[in-house]
Amino acid sequence: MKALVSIVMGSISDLPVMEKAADFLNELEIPFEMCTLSAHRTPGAVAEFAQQAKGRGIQIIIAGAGMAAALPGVIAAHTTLPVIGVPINSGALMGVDALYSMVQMPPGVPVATMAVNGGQNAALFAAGVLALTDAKLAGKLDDYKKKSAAKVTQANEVLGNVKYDFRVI
Ligand code: RP5
Repeated sequence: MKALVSIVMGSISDLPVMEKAADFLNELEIPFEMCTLSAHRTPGAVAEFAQQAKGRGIQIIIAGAGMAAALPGVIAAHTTLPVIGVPINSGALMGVDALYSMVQMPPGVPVATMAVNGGQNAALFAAGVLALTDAKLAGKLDDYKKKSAAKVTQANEVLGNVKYDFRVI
């Protein structure tokens, strides 16, 4: 089994957010790899990783980092693979620093930036890209959407049973 998605994080301290992406890829049975690389602490290794990813069969990269989060941008500078950025709340600026670092990429070097701590959405986005050429995976995503909708409907049933004297139903 060869990995199709690479999950990269700037530090092991980013794992609580990035494991949401890993859990979701796992649930969808998408083969993935996961490692730590730092744009500032291991810049050479980041360049090497990004340059070799496509040749190893990786189709999409999810990169999470906090603070002055250069990781997804530097990866995108070294590959034409789609790169999804996950800004992480790990410093005094609570993720806004990482969000701006990722979302404000210059023309020519795109990073598809998720919400702060948006690990699960990163996996869902990656799955959506892979599903363009994988009908079985597309079916799983359709099922996921139906389950999400059902949860909202069920929540309305619960709310419907909450009684208030002045509630108009
Ligand atoms: C970033 O600095 C990492 O992505 C992490 O969010 C933050 C803090 O890293 P550690 O000091 O916890 O290793 O590069």
